[in-house]
Amino acid sequence: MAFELPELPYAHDALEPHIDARTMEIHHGKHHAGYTKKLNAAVEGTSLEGLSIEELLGNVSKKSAAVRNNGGGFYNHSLFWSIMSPDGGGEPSGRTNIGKAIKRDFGSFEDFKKEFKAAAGTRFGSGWAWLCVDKNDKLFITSTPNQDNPMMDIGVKQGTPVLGLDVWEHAYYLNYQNRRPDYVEAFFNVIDWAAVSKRYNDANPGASDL
Ligand code: MN3
Repeated sequence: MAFELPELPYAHDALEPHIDARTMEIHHGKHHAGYTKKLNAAVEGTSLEGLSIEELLGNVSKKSAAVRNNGGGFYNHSLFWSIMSPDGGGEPSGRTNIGKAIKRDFGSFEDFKKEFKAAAGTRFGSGWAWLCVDKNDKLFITSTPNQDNPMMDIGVKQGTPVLGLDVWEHAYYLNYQNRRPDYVEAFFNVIDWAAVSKRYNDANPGASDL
């Protein structure tokens, strides 16, 4: 079964004014579609065909650059669309596990936001900022270059991403030009904390409620 470009869960203009419709059209319809097509081309007819994206990325260091770049691009964008919503923004409820875990591991939502914005702002060139959960159920923030992510065995601290922000220029340049910090701030108005909370809970099915 080939990888399929997921449908956007909202209209192209649904995240305006924070993320503009034209950027969403090109980002999803061209960039994400391109990674999906090239990922399929990279695994077709090889022993990798039929593996899940998680299986591919978990030991991607042993695979081709095409699998690493396009597999990462496929996974990262699929996650990105899913953790944004026109009804998003604000803070996670303090009653949710993710709300409690952010307070536990960063001190406060504001401290978390400050660290995440710094990771997104200081990632040189193209890449991603991440909120992840490690195997000990602890949250951490990191960033990766290109289409890498913390699921990959590439020497970065490994964990399961629960929130990711694309800081490639193609993600914001039409609307924000070189003002990446403004784009990062705007992203906080569309984060779907219910979706992030679900990802967090799914990443640690054995963890009891906090
Ligand atoms: Mn992108």
